[in-house]
Amino acid sequence: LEGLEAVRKRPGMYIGSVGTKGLNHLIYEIADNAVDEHLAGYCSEITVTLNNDGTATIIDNGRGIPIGIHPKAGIPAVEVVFTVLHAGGKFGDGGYKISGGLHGVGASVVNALSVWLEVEIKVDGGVYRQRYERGKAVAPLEKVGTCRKNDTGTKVTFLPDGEIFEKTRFKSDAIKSRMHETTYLNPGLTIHFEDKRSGSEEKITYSEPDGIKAYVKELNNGKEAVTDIIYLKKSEDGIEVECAFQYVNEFEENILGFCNNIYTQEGGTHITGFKSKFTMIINQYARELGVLKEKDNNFTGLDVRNGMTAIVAIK
Ligand code: TSJ
Repeated sequence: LEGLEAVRKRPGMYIGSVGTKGLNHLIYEIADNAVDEHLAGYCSEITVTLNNDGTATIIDNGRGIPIGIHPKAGIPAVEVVFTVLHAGGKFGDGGYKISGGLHGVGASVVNALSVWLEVEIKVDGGVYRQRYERGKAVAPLEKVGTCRKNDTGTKVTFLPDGEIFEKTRFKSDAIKSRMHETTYLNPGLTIHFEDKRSGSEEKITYSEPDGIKAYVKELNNGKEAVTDIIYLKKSEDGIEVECAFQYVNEFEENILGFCNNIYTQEGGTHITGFKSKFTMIINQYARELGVLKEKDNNFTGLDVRNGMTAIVAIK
């Protein structure tokens, strides 16, 4: 546990950079918390809005961040989430939870790097709100209204701090592409994106019930497919592995890996495992079928992946 001054002192350590990428990352950190609520089984819709005043709003229809008094801190749990720099559940609670985000860290980091942030929670028929400025609560959590008992969720609006960021205009293309990717990886989730900034208004809904199969289809859009899309999924020892692939009439291979909803730019054991086992199985099968004779060399990995588009996603 640490104060939020650490975050304002070395923002790059928490969000990667203070350029546009780091700025967009603020939205991903907040949205990832809502995606975690989806993974927990309680959230089906997320809305991301870029407002005309430079703020961003993220809303979900989950259970709502808990508002009860935190036994150790003596303040509402939601205030702890936003004002204490946590190690986070992913690191502290045994680490079995699926999450791409930084958890508790994410919300407090975004709060620390915002001129102001407001959270609104609908839970148990009440609407609760709290405001923070540069990471500090400016008033206690307050009940501001009522709602239907089964209407629950969390809404966060924040203004990124121009004292921290070189640029404060969110880049919608990167955000849209990340939100679309999130729906491919989480087939039960719908994400609404809305840009309300004058001159760039748009509204898009992402929902991909066919998951990574639809992702492979999209990657191969405009190319000549030479096989169906093949899809595999299995869970073992608490690890879920999902894979979809299809061959197109091209020479390149295009294999993307994801772990806990995060694109693994530099590959990893999920990708090397997929590749080596795939090569082995194709060679085994080719010999069984007599496509490869005794005197023939095995196909190489490059041979068997020629023209392959694949997604390998583990959780
Ligand atoms: F980033 C964030 F914290 F600000 C944030 C959190 C932003 C958004 C848009 C949503 C959320 C969020 C958190 N949505 N849903 C939750 N859920 C919980 O925090 C939650 C609710 C109930 C229980 C429980 O055990 O009853 C546990 C948790 C973690």
